[in-house]
Amino acid sequence: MRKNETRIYFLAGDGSILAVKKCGATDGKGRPVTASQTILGADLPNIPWQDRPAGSSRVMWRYAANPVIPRDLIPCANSIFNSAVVPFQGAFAGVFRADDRRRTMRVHAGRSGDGIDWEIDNEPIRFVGAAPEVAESGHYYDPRVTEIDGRYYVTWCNDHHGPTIGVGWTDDFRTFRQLENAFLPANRNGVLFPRKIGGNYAMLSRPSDWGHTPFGDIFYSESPDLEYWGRHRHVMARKGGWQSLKVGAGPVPIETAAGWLLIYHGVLLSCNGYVYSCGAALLDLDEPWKVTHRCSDYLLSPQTIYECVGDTPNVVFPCAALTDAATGRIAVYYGAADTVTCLAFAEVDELIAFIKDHNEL
Ligand code: BMA
Repeated sequence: MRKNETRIYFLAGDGSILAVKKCGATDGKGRPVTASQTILGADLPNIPWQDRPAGSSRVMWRYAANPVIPRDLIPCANSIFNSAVVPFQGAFAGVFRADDRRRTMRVHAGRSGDGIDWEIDNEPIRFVGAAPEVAESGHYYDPRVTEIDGRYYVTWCNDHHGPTIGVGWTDDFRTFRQLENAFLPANRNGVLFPRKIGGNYAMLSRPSDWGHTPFGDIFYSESPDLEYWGRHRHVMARKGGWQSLKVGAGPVPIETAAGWLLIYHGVLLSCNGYVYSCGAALLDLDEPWKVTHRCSDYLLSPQTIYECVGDTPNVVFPCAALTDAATGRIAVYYGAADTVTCLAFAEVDELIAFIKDHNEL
């Protein structure tokens, strides 16, 4: 143990140790180390953060000043939601879904110093370099951004005679190049892993239909070059309750000592329509199509006014997560009610302990 360090043990019902949290220790730069080195990733000392509100016992809690991005932040927008952000050059950059006032779905680049106050381009991203047949798309929505070896890859729900997974990349969040679509239609929620697995790029996706898709499981695919995809594996089926209709990957999976931490959305069909909630699971690090733990309880479900009221009521739709390995902090960006963009927070050791303690495969 380091000097001044206290350890808190999280125990399961049977007394077994689920996680250990270290308090009081400092890292080499004098910053407090409040979590074990569970996240296998970079430190992000400027991660947006707010402590859990006093009196709350939730494993994931909302930013008190939600929404961080209002629906009309840029003049052209009807709504700005389901968006992806990453650390970029000491600050933050992102790709934002903005439906315009004709209700065309487009993606826009944005930049922020603190991850909370954003400047988003009013002009949508114009991807360059795609084959003409691929470039002719009417829809761009639900983007994710994944950094792999210093390059920022964008995946989004594209249109090619039906919904499919568009793939592009940027180095500077100004010029965006487009590659081939990853899959045949119909598919949505394409999310790249942040490193190659078994020597190949790896992606989660959710085969769907042309409409609002009253079904859906998460699948895993590999590619040697981000163009040709294969080795498809089934990962996760819909289950009961909040995830009984369909599931889809959310933010880029977070690599941890306990496996890939996958935050995902699950959908329930109520008599009033679809209800989108946020949940989590752990995937095997080497064979991510193997789910080792899956949390029976949702982490967030639509309960606030900005999640329950908007263009599509009752939607919590996570698309990005920032992480700080030194502290174990996780900041999740999610779309609320298909209208605005919000933030929620969790601590990795508590979250993994919660998933294991509520494990139902
Ligand atoms: C899904 C996608 C998302 C949207 C969600 C809820 O099918 O279209 O963009 O947030 O429905 O309407």
